This record gives sequence, structure tokens and C-alpha cells, in this order.
Amino acid sequence: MSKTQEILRQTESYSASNYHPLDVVLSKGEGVWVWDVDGNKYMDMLAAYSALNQGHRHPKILAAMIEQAERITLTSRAFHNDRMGEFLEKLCKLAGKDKALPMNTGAEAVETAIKAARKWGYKIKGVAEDKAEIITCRGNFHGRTTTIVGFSTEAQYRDGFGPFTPGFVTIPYGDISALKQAITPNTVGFLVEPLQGEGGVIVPPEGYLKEAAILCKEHNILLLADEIQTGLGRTGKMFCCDHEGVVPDIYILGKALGGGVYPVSAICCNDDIMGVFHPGDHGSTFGGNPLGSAVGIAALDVIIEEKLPEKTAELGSYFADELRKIDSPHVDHVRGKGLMIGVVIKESSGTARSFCEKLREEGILAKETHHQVIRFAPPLVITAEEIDWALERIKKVLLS
Ligand code: IF1
Repeated sequence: MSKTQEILRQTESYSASNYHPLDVVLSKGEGVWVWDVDGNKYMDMLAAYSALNQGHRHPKILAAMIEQAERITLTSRAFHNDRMGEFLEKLCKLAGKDKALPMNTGAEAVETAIKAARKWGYKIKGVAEDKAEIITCRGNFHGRTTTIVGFSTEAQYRDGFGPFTPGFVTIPYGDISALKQAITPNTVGFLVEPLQGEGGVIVPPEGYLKEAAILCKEHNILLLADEIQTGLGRTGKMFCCDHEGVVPDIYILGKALGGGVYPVSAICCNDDIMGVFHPGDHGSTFGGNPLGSAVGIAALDVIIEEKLPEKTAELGSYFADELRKIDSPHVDHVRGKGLMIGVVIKESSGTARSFCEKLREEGILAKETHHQVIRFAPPLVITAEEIDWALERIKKVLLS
């Protein structure tokens, strides 16, 4: 029995069946490359859903993690530590905001943004207690807590997990008139992904975010931008909102903020909103810990120093243009921004999963989303040569 089969069996015996991964067992990663336990090499075209924007085991991030681990890793927030302030200052300056609140997972940051918007609604906007409404979009993905899946429109994410948290109103994504109609005097926030990742790499109409921001301003509603997947360079700008010159009231960040080595997330906003949090209101055991802060500092430094947003803009449009040139009978169209690209497979050609399995045979690891879309979202450190390597193999699969 191969090492892969051995480990698959072991995993099967002891793991909950909450995923259906490709049957590849990875044991080493470097940049855009990963190796399985049998020594096969693959290009990682998923980058842990954009948590690996800096690539696998970026040397600067690893060095920062190891150096910090030699000193102190966790203090809890009962005491200060010498790295959190430095991390949050860097993050606030990057986001152009007064304050940040560090958490760990993306879902925790989304929950933090929901709490901030609700409390701001009651204490500042003057909405009656427990009447706050937050508008969300069909096709959203914001995490897996019971509150968050409560406003998911994906039946599977909700099935069996009720009852759900009230106070959420769902509208079609990209439809500005629907947003206008959903607003009531109790609306405190509009929670939106500037580009829907899991929803199928859905790019909203040009100007949608800008119009949404104007509407939010007019109605004194907070714009909560979930940039956990689209942020930190993924779409060819530091934040996806930058494509429309939109500055949300709250940035919700995660994934690549942890440099591909440690869970780090945060919300960033100005004092008028963050001021609603008082000591003891909210927090977590690991939020703002020195190890995560050291990693967060290095993760941001790499994105800035290596100009990953600018590089992504250039290589992303090259990659998408080349994909569009492939005259495949299976492809309906190619969409996306930067290095967040979706190749939409025609129903007549079967599901995207079957193409991902063929890509895996060619040494490319990609993940489908919503049956018909192959998602190509490599680490942003990818080179033009590596994209050409991938294109050769993608072409072979799409023309087969
Ligand atoms: C899974 C999806 C992606 C996210 C956005 C918040 C979160 C995520 C825009 C929560 C997390 C991950 C979760 C992971 C797979 C992956 C995913 F397929 F689930 F939907 F990327 F598209 N906002 N996305 O994309 O962050 O709590 O996970 O740190 O749950 O299967 P998290």
C-alpha cells in the first residue's frame, strides 16, 4: 500500500467527514509548489483559499515566527505583550483606520464586525435595543458559526444547525435597488464581499460598491467589507474595495494576514465605531498574541516589500487573458480580478470537479466552487514562468 493510501485510510478512520478533499496527501510546501508523501510535485492553485498569498513557508515569515517562538508566544490579553501594538499600528496605517481589534479566524473577525455594527447602532445611531438589522447578500460566504450560516443562502451550510440568529436581511448580490429597498431605520450595517469567492468568483457590476457606499453614507449605515479572501493583494489591489476607491467603515481581514503559517484576523475601523467596545466586552484567548502579531507584521511586510498587489494586477490579467485564448469546448467564460480567477465550465461538459481531477493528474491542485467553476487562485508570489507552466497543462486539460 502506498504512503498516500495508508494515510488516507488512517484519516478516514479518525476524522469527521466534514470535507471531501482530493485524495492527495501533502507533506511539503515551498512557494507555489507542494509535494505529496509519495514525492509527487504539484502547483498549488488554491493557496488555502487565499491564506497563502505569500506562498508556502515564506522565509521572512518563517524566520519571524521562529524568532518570536524563541521568546514568548502567548500572554492572553490579561497582560500586554511587546508585539501587538507594533502589528496593529502597521495594520491601521495600511488600512487608513484609527484602530484594529485582533482575532484569529475569519469567522471570528466577521462576528466581531457584526457585534461592532450592532453596538454602534444602539449606542450611536440610536436604534432600539435588539432591533438592529444587517443586510447581507445571496451567495455570501462569511464563515461557519451558527450566526453566520444563519444568513447563508447555501442550504447545506444551514442544514441541521438552526435555530438561527435574527436581525439579518438577505438581498441579491450586485443589485443596488435591492439594497435601497432593504434599508429601514433599523439597518445598522451592510455586510458584503467586494467579490464573492465561494459564491463562484462573482464580480459585481462596475460601480456597485461605490453606489453601495454612497447609499450607506446617506442612510447612516456601516459598510462592512469582508476582505478576508479578496484583501491583501489577491485582486490586484491592497484591498478589493480600492478598485472603486471605496473605503468601508469596517475592513474585515484574515487568511493571508497570518502569512500562511498562523491564524490571524482583525477588523479595522475608526474611533467612532471601535469606541463602542469597552474592556471586557469582547475578545478571545489567542487574539493579539505575540506569535500571531510577529507573523502578522512579517505577512504585511512581505506583501508591501514584494509589491504583491501590483504584481498580481499584472500577472492576473496576463493569466486571465491567456485562459480566455484557450478555445475550449468545455469553457463557458473566464471571470475574476487579479489572481482570483474562475473558469466557468459548461453544464454539458460535466462538473468543474472532474476537471480538477484531470488537472491534478497534470500536477496542478485547483478546487472547484459551486459545481461549475474551477477556481485558480495561486499564491501571489507566482512568477510569469510558473503561470506559463500551468497554462500549458490547463490548456491540455481544457482541450481534451
Ligand atoms: C471552509 C469556502 C472560501 C471567506 C470569507 C470569511 C471566511 C472565509 C470571504 C471565514 C473562509 C474558507 C473557509 C473554508 C473554505 C474557504 C472558503 F469555500 F468555505 F467558502 F475561501 F471560499 N469570509 N473561507 O472566504 O474565515 O473562519 O475560515 O478563517 O469553511 O470550508 P475562516
